[in-house]
Amino acid sequence: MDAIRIIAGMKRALAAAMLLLAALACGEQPKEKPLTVPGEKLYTLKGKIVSRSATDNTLQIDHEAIPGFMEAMTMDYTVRGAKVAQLPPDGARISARLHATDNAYWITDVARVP
Ligand SMILES: [Cu+2]
Repeated sequence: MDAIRIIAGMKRALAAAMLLLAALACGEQPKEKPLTVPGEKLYTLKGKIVSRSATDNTLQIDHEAIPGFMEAMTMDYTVRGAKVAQLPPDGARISARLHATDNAYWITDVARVP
């Protein structure tokens, strides 16, 4: 009789623990990609915002040459650490930090320049 009660109590405790775990897992925010990673190369990007995609959080930027990395062109850059909707408007001249690894590149610190 007592043993059955103890087992029932343990089952309830286990069920409660699993519910708590599930609640924690569901409440967790999707992991943001890091702003910087070890071994990345850093460049200064200067250019003009052409357009943006809030869905992908990208800016299309008409950028100047980036010595040692890229010639002048218009292309999309993923932004990390900010929502593109909150960045300077299309047409604004900006500078940003360009981070590059062997298989990814992104920008941070997008700021309007005169
Ligand atoms: Cu480019």
